[in-house]
Amino acid sequence: MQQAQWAEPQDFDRVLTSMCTEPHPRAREAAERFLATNPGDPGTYEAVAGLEAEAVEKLGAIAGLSEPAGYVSSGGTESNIQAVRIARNRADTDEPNVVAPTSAHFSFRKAAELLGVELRTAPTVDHRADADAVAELIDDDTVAVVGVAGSTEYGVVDPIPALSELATDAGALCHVDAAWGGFYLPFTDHDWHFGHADVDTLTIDPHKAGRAAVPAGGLLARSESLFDDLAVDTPYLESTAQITLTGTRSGAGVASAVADALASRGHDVFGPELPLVTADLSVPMTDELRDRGWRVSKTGSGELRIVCMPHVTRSMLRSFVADLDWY
Ligand code: 0PR
Repeated sequence: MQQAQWAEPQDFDRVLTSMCTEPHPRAREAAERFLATNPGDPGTYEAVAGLEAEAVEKLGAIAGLSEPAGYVSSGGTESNIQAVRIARNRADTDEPNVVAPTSAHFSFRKAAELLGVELRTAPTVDHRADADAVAELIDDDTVAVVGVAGSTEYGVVDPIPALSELATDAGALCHVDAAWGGFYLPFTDHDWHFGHADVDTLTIDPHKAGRAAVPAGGLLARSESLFDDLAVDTPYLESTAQITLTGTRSGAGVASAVADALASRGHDVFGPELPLVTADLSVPMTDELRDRGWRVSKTGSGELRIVCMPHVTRSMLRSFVADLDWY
């Protein structure tokens, strides 16, 4: 009996810090139906290959590209690695570097190590990339400039047009990491995508706010020719067909609600710019929340971090705030 209980999957009732969420019911159904297909072998699995093309087209529509190139990857890590790889392979230098803000996801550190590329990180201002600081790190060997549209820790958007200009001036590619933010940003007035700036590649993950089943990441490129610079076929996953781009709802309202609740209790709140809130809760208080079953985590600087994915409901946040009040 004990064993069976342990085998139950995690439910989302108290998960406040994850960028994964309950898959959309249609996504779950599609995932089950296409479980044993392989879009990496489109000759054999034509149906799922067709679905992948459709998924890329839909991601392109979200990201301002009418004729997108791209594929469905295993997640943001793979997409970011592939973007750095495209930039490295097309550049003519033996000592390539990539310039990113310190807020960039740690997947860029993996990319740098795997690909033999130097990762230069520029300090941020208010958790956003600072174009001047980025400019200082760019040189003749810079192959890509990275901007984050919806950062992992603070949910903020970098000045993408300014970063893309720096990339263009340097003859480098501009990569935007909208792995998490990409499904929220269309409901904001941020400049973040191919239609707003000279962006070359972009990460946008259906398995985060797109409510697809894991694993389903997205990598888009302005033109198919950018993929020519990849020397071998990309490892497409059977889960390509698990993507159904339906029913994403913005969590901005609930994020605002929780920010208000925390601020009115005297906590210093940062955000929300997108549905992600951080607040300066004490360590004992955060520990107490964890003891009470809340899955919460802290930023590198120790703030409580709440990610308002679609499973995070108002009633869940009300009960969370009630626990805050108890403390
Ligand atoms: N880029 C950004 C902006 C991200 O936030 C993440 C992951 C990635 C890339 C990498 O994506 P994959 O994890 O799909 O490769 N962000 C989450 C994070 O690091 C990943 C995550 C998701 C962690 C759910 C925990 C969790 O429960 O927080």
